[in-house]
Amino acid sequence: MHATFPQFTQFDPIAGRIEGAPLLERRLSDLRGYFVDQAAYATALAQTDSLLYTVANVEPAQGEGALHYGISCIMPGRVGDEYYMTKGHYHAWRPASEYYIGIRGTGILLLEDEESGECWSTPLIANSGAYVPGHAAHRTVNTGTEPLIFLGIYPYNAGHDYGAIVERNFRHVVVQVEGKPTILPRADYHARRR
Ligand code: M6P
Ligand code: ZN
Repeated sequence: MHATFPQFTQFDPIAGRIEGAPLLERRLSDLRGYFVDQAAYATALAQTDSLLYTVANVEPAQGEGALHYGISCIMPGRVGDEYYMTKGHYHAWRPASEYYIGIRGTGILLLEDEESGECWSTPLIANSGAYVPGHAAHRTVNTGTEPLIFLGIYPYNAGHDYGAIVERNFRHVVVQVEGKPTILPRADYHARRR
């Protein structure tokens, strides 16, 4: 059977694009309520609605066993102390796992298991991979000074569930402390600033 999806794909590893794939842009205004420092968010948004990240997904294949994939590019920057990041999501179909492959830049992948509440993180850097198991919320953070570009590969029926993140956010924040990327429990970040 001839496949109806592209069998050969070239990525732009500098711009984080896939030719022919629709480009989704996420700006500061799309992430209202996501950043820990609300005053810093309001100040930044009053200045300019900065581009935080782009996603170019290729999602033509359907049916059992099919894969979708995409390339993401997160800009370098911070809102207050917190580094630019993705919204983060669960998969609508919770058992779906995902594999990330770092192409450019330096970042951190935050993970959180829905049932146990367990939180962990992995580096996301060029020429490395990170496994996102099913039932885990995942958010990617650019802790470097250049764009963070990575591929994500996932089952066609994974879907995105943002609702739980909007409600509860992640338990940890990735912030700059004394010039260094630091992962802190959200509550500890607030306590430090009091
Ligand atoms: C990765 C993949 C995509 C996801 C993107 C942005 O590339 O996991 O499926 O859309 O990151 O993350 P989010 O959807 O959480 O904004
Ligand atoms: Zn995902």
